[in-house]
Amino acid sequence: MNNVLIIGSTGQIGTELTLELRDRGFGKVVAGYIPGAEPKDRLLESGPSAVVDITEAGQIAEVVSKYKVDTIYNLAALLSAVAESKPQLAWKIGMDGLFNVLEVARQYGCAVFTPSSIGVFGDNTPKDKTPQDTIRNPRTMYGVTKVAGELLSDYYYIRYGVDTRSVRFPGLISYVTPPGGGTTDYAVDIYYEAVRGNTFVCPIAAGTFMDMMYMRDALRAAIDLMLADPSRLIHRNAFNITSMSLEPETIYRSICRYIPDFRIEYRIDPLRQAIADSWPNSLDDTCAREEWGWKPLFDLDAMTQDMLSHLKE
Ligand code: AKB
Repeated sequence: MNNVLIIGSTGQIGTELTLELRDRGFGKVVAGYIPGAEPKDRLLESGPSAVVDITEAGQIAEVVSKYKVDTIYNLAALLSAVAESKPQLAWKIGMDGLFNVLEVARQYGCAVFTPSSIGVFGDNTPKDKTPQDTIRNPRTMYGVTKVAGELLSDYYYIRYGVDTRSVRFPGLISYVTPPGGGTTDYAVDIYYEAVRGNTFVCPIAAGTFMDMMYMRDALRAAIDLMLADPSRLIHRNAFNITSMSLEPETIYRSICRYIPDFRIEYRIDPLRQAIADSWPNSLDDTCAREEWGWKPLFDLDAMTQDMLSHLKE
């Protein structure tokens, strides 16, 4: 991995991944963005940026050619809940966009990372310790595009040798750029409300377990997988990875250790709750551990301490 293009560089993952790759001293790390979501501050000042609308193959090709890009991180997507209100747009970005990225990668010899999600799983999938290779039958547009994206990415690897790799991210928790429109967003919002001194109104019912991960670990996963020895990879699109299986009360109690008068109440969002109920309680990430050495570093308490101290700043 030398010169990198990040499509969706101002989103939840993109902001931090772009800076992390630049800090680690990779070659040119180009922050791709769409008008209206321009990079700011350090993201703008620390390296090149360019307008890259994923639905415009020509724009992707132009930047790849100009900067001699060899690796594309394709982070453009609508998250699960918002995709249900705009399914056509979710398909256009998730599938037409991915097709454009893969075609450019095929023509210019780039490797491609496109995050998948726990959203690929559905009601018939085993819920606990969900295996790497199992039933993927989501009923959300987000999940449909993620399953199809995994298949299309594997197709480009098998048919054309495009070096596609991916992980199924769980809910990602970070203090830098908030997510928008995801089912797991509550696990980020709860920290913001705790630090503001507000009661947190939780849209997901107590006792609803989903896998979560601190962003520091997610960034390492996205980078380590792209640097992994390809001869060790039996799977490609996409690896189960996880750090912790959490439900709202567990996060709440973890925060209360540091902010004892913090309060939570529940006002369930039926759409998000239905999606959460269809997702696994916990994933089995043995294949990622064995094939490229995946190992999370943050547990719940370490994450809570880090989130609270940064948000208080
Ligand atoms: C979402 O909730 O939509 C995402 C995801 C788990 O893919 N955070």
